[in-house]
Amino acid sequence: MATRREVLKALGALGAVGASTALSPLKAFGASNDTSGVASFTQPLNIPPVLTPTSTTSSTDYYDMQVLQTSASIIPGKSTPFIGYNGMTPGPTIKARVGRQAVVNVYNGLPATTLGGATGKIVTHLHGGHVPSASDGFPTDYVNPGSNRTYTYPNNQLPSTMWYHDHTMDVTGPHVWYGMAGFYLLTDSVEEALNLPSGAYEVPLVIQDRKFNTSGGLVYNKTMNGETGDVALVNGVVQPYFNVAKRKYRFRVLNGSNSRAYTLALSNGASFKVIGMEGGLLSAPVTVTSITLWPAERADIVIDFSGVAVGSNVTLRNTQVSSSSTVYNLMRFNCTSTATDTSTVPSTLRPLTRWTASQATVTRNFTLSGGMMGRNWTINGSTFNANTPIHSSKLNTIERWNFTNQSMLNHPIHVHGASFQILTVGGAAPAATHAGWKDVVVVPAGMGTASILVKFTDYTGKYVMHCHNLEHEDMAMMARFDVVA
Ligand SMILES: [Cu+2]
Repeated sequence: MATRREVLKALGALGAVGASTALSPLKAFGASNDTSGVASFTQPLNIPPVLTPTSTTSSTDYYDMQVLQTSASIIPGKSTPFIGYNGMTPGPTIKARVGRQAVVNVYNGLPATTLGGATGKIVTHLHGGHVPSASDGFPTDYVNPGSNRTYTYPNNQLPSTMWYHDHTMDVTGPHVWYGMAGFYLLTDSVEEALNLPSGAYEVPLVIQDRKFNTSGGLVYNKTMNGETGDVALVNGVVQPYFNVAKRKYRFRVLNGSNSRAYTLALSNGASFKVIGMEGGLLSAPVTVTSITLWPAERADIVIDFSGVAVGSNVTLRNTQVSSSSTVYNLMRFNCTSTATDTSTVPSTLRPLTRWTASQATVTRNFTLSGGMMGRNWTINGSTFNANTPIHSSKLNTIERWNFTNQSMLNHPIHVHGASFQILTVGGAAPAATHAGWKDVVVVPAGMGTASILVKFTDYTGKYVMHCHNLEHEDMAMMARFDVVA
């Protein structure tokens, strides 16, 4: 169990947010007309604390985490019940190094039934992790309330922006909505030697939409299209502000929303550099003025504020929606100081060999369908079956997976066990930003197609692939596949 001190400390992290911001009955100018009622850009950005190992050996860092149902002052003056790793949402950030194993012991401190009426059974998945089957968080590898499970993460993979989140069969949507997600950042000496912005200038940002009732409670409904909210939160804070200096920052941006996609752009129209996505660094930075992230996608970006005057600000926007939407403005960067900047964004980041279609020795076809008249979502016509693999993939074999989306909604498909390369989306080669290692591919609606190349290595056993619209996942758009020797 978490000690009282740990819970109070966790609450303090969120409770301090906007503690001085009194909620007026009349919203202040710039107030967000959303169900939180919190005025935009009045709350400081929360940066989740880095989790300290409970012990360390020459090869391994050991961590303990407790999953707790607790509450925090996300809306000033109100108390929001949520589920948090160590009583926080987002949970604490795990910082790991390639070649050093992380062993994470997760204790389930939830009641038998938790928020939203969901079961208190949990499963923890390291999203993006190349890990043994037993540590992958298979959706029926339940950890019951009062029990714990130890997950081993070897970190024998490329450095990347990963995240851990709940993966319990049928209730991943509510569990994540109510708070069960956190960052897991993996690095190595090669990446460090690039001299990218680091330390206080390297900031993880998880974007999540939520909605609240008048008491401050989160409202969740399992909807066929996927649950969305009208309130934009970044790192658990409603439309926060972040004070920046006139220099470069590296932001590891995660779309941690259940089903909403965001197109990220800056209010000053400035370009920024995408240096990586889910599976790690691109071979070279790609300069863009916007990037779209579907659920579970990550963008590792560098924004240069050196051209922004001290005293002015830049808003991070979501241009997927109109400017009148309450989830148009996500957060604001207030330029408050000057700073020396010795960081660089090298023109080449990390060598990346693109596989070709001809290297695939196995081709598999998947149809994505369902969603009509309240029926479940399916892969190859089947709902999730935890006991029967849809196929078996051989170790060390490049496979081509072709997806066809027979439904009228996009499906961001996530594959466990290995990062992959996108061969085509809608028949075309991926954009340069999406041409590196990925673990989510968006298969466009209306008979849209996508093809990926994937190779499983090191570990045999059961894994899953699924839609990362979490309501689609909970409504069975998931398949077990096995990796065999
Ligand atoms: Cu879907």
